[in-house]
Amino acid sequence: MEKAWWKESVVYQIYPRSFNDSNGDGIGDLNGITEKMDYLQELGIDVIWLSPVYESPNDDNGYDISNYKGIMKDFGTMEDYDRMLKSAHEHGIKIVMDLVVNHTSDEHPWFVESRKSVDNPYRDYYIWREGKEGKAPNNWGSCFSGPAWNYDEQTDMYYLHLFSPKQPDLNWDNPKVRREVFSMMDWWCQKGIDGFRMDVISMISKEPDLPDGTIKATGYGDFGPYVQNGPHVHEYLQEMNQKVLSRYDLLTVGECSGVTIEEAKKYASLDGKELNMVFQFEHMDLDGGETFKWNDRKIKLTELKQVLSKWQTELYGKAWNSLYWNNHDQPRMLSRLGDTKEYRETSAKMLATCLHMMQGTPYIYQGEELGMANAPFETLEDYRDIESINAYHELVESGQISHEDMMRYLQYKSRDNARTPVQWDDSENAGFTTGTPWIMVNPDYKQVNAKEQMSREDSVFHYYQKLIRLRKELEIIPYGAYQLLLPEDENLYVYTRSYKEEQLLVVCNFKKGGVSFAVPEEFRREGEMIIQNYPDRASEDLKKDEVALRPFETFVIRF
Ligand code: TEU
Ligand code: CA
Repeated sequence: MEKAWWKESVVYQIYPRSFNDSNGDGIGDLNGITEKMDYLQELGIDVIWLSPVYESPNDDNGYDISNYKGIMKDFGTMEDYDRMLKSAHEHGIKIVMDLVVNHTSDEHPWFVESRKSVDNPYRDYYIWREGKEGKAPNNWGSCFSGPAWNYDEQTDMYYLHLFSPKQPDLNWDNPKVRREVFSMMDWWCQKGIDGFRMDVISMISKEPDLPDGTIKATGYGDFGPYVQNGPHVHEYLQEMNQKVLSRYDLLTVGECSGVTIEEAKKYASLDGKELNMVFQFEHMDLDGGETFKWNDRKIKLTELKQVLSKWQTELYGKAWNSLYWNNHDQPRMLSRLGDTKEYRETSAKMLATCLHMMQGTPYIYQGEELGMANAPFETLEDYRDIESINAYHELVESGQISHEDMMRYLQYKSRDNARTPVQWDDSENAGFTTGTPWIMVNPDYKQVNAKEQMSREDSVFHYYQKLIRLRKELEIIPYGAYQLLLPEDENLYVYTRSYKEEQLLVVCNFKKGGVSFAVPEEFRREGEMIIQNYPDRASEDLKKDEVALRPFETFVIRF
């Protein structure tokens, strides 16, 4: 397999609003990131994926952009940005920008023009349709509740917004739109950035007749089949690749909701015609259901293994995987599959091992390396996220979910769980700000914080540091083939990696309790323990036929 730096890298996602506040206004900022560059270097990550820092009215925390070449005032200035980029590069860290081009803000000058009149030169930058019998052009619901269409009085027409009404969808079928986007991307590349994470890029090409979708529990139609992996998406990405991406040395990752294996082989093909890799959602959606993600069901390990193993084996040698448990849209995986009490650190290390020993490029979300967990939000007023707040109103006010149940679901699943400030130390507000934080700080910061984590050799932080180092030392980790063992086991996730003459055995106990591991014959031999979360586990233990694993125990043996 051909080697590349982005195949051997570990990416760290920064959600700037919640990372580090340098000026006491309660909002994380660019100078706050620059201050923590030494910390990131010590962790050992190679690349930062920076969630949006562009000018934005902040309807969706920066995922609604009003100027792609300007910096949001809350976050600082372009000079602050340039200083951060320079500092990152001096620390040997690359910067990947979030590219949000499925939609803009409704305050973007293109949209301000577009809505003025049907013959405005910017009209076709967005997706405008006549209503049908006084109603929206079709039955689609938006991702953030309510219809996906907004009526605009000025021209008596509707515009499409798959997300909030303040996030109108761009019309990618218009070559001018593509030209504008590519030239803006080029402008950032000229600045010296190192790549793009592309927001909902699988949804940029819509089925032209925009047909009604199957009605969901919310009463709206599902747009999925008509916008995900749409008719021209690969053509547009190949054009983007020819015009921009191929001219620089970049890491590119497409956020592809609704992506299948077959589609991923096109988006992320190793021939390099489109992107380097995609974020797939299948393992995240395993606990979803009728009312989208709003429930408190647990993910079943057998299903998780089946999904992840499918991606591992089917893309191997054909396309590249990205690996993640967490991001700014997901509740903390530690609260979903691990333990936040007695076994917090043990389970955080187990989850990290399970992911980081797989084939692909791993992504760490800020605070994951500290063992940060979901926050104890209590009332609706504690939430800031547009998706959570709108979902509460839609589902509770229509009587589909009771207030009590919905509060429990929000606590378990809300995106705000990932968005509480990074816990730096045990001083007030976890050292995140000297002012009033824009969202609550998780009160567990007295115990869980970076200062404490860095002071102790056996911490989650140092464990992540070691996982990152191992990926650099052993080529089998980025490049080896994957094979799942014990697919039916409901508690253990065991797999192997093979490369040249070498093999790795990865053992992870997902149960908060003891589990017996029947050692397969071929592994009852001499090996080298390379990482473990119970210090007394030795590779010799595998010479017996059974090993008694402890709660959330994990280890990796190299043969
Ligand atoms: O997310 C797209 C996406 O698929 C999410 O809406 C997802 O369905 C939801 O968050 C799961 O709860 C991207 C960004 O990552 C997200 O932060 C933005 O809100 C969204 O696009 C719109 O830009
Ligand atoms: Ca600030």
